Amino acid sequence: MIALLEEQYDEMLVFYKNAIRSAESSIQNIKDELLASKEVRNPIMDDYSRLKTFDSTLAKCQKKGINEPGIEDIKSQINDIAGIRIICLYVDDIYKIADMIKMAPGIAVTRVKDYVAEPKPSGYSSLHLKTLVQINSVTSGTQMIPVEIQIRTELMETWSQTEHRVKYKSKTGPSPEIDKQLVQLAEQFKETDKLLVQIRNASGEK
Ligand code: 0O2
Repeated sequence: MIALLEEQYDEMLVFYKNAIRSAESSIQNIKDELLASKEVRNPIMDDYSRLKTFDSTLAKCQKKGINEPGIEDIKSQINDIAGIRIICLYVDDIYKIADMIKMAPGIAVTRVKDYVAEPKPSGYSSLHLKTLVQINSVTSGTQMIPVEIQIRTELMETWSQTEHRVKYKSKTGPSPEIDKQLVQLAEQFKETDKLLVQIRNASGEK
């Protein structure tokens, strides 16, 4: 049963891969345009993508209470099988980038989850755009594929990577003390992100 589901999952992934390529090409177009512009600074420092592994998707189904999922449950309920992360320097760049993505042809933003305005209790901060990306498939015609685009500052990314490492990779594993320190770290990074914007503004940089 699981082997069949994994086979169906692998078959389905080709469409998600196609959607990532399409979305990445739109992001590259935005970067090229801004790099060529003398008026507007390119706020995108870095971007990368990933496809969720079958095991990670199954674990997420379990977390969401979807027992014994079929491929249709996965398609309809797991929105971040295809994920793109965009990293910027300044916190207000996050919303500028989101606005540009909203205007990109072939990408429809269906929902915004703003963990920058309202960070998670863990301290996690990031802007999530749930999108549908248009692909043209030779076998199935035009399709809209879900892609989650996460936009965050370098410090938010550092926090997220640190949290992931200490929680899942450390020898000691999670602990209330570490959780408390991670919340503190998130607060300090938030202040530093604000200070970076103040310094940029004071320097006259756009
Ligand atoms: P991974 O391994 O990063 O993929 P929904 O689409 O709303 O039905 P979803 O996708 O759970 O459900 O919602 P959400 O909140 O938009 O996105 C969850 C993702 O945000 C996680 O995906 C993480 O990438 C990230 N995230 C959320 N909270 C935390 C946190 O406390 N720490 C870190 N490091 N990342 C967080 P996955 O699939 O859980 O993980």
